[in-house]
Amino acid sequence: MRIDVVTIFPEYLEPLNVSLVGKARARGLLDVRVHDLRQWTHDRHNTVDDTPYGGGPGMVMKPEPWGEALDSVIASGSDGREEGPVLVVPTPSGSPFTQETAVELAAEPWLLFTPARYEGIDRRVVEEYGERLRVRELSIGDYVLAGGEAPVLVMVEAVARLLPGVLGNAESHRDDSFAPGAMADLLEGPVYTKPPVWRGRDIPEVLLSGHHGRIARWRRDQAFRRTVRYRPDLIGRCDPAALDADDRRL
Ligand code: 6GU
Repeated sequence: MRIDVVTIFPEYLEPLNVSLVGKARARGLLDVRVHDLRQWTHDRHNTVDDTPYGGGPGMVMKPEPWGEALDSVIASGSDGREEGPVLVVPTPSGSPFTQETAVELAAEPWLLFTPARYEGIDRRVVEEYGERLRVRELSIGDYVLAGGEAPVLVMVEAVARLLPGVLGNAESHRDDSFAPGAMADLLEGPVYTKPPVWRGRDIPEVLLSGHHGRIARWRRDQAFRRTVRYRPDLIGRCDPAALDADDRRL
């Protein structure tokens, strides 16, 4: 997969060199290119923002640098590609970025992220590229950040770990909170490792029983309790038939 990011803070994207995403890049599974938006300005001050039409607080990102940047990045990938990138626009006014979104984006060959600062980008940019590209305006949650760079880090990490070969064990995202399946709508429960006793605290006995059915049932029960406590809004989404089918299997 190829990922381009256009930003006025390229250094904010340095974490993409580290850990899971960094390793995926080093192994050639992911081609990440970070570009400085100011490359595509022409005045002495490399201006990227201006005051909003209609008045109001803050500044708006000017359309011209974005237009030149996106044209340039899109052209750089036109070598033999039939389709352009999916344009991912991080914005608190977007639709929610969820695990389902991550799965959809992970199936794409090319993503282009446009994290904005200030009050956002002149609307005409999304209109213009919406005629040529598939556009996803996405929010990572119900709070306001100073810019879209941290959301890009979040979204790229969520997508990268779904790419074939990135995680050591292909099974390791099967039980994730929010992964599809019978446990789809439950949060993951607690996990334990050695030593068997730490500061007088034992491992739950069932985990030492070797009884896989009982262990799976216990884990689901723990997941259920955790979900009731922290995300009661998810309980209504549980599919009782899927849980029953699970019970019969255990
Ligand atoms: Cl994508 N951007 C900003 N600036 N704030 C956010 C966000 C995005 N998602 C949640 N809050």
